Amino acid sequence: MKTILIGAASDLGIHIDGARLAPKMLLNDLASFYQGESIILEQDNSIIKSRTLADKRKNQVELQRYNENLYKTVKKYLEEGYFPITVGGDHSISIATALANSKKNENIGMIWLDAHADYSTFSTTESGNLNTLSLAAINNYKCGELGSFHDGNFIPTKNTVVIGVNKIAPWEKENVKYSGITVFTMEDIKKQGIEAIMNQAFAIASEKTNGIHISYDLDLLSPKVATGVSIPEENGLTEEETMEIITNILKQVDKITAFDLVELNPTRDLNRKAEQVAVNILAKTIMAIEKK
Ligand SMILES: [Mn+2]
Repeated sequence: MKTILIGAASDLGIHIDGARLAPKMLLNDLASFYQGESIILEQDNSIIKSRTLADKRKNQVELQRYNENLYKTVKKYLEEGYFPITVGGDHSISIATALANSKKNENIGMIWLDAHADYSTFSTTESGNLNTLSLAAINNYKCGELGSFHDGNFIPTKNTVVIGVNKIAPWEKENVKYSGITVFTMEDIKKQGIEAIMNQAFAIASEKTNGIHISYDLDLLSPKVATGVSIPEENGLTEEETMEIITNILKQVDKITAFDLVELNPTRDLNRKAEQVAVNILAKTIMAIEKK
């Protein structure tokens, strides 16, 4: 299958700057290896970001405007028969990519790999960073307005799986509970092993669906390995475990219809290790999709 690398150069979903710099860097790193097409959607540089803690809808208008454009772009490539691999940007860009995937394929599942559940709502978010609402928005759980540009099905909660959660606030836990999505914590991964968790996730996400969206947040990596994300969490994965997850995803490559890699923040990536892991993930994924 032909791939398109889409750089989603936005960090409007978080008060910390830097994630918007990742696509250009990663596409550059891949240039000698990748022969396919690519495009970068830049964030409007006249935007002055809101960073006030009290603002629970930080940069909402700008974020929705950016995501509407990204949504249209991803949808267009899907319609033309490409497999979109989107490189973020902060995790809010997945609202656009996942809903575009859902629009094209009508009924899809979601596997969200992340140290956070990204399941806050406008009233429960502590930071007011809208990337903390990303997955809830994709499920139309109390904040579907973040996907107001979308005129199709949202992704059903019964086909939505989060893997790797390390930190969850009590009120976010309540949202997760009422929504009906499935969550596997980092502890579950350590207990059951990566392969067992990935098999369960694929079974849930593929049940009566036409495809699966993969959204991979680099904050799953332990900060002991790599520091290059905006909000790192302790007890993350090793580099080997990270690649084992990708191997397990690519074993089921026929089921996946789009892939996002998000949250690399080059300004925090002290030893450039997160960048290196990101390149490895992308290279492996590109090769598998091209054979598909
Ligand atoms: Mn995330």
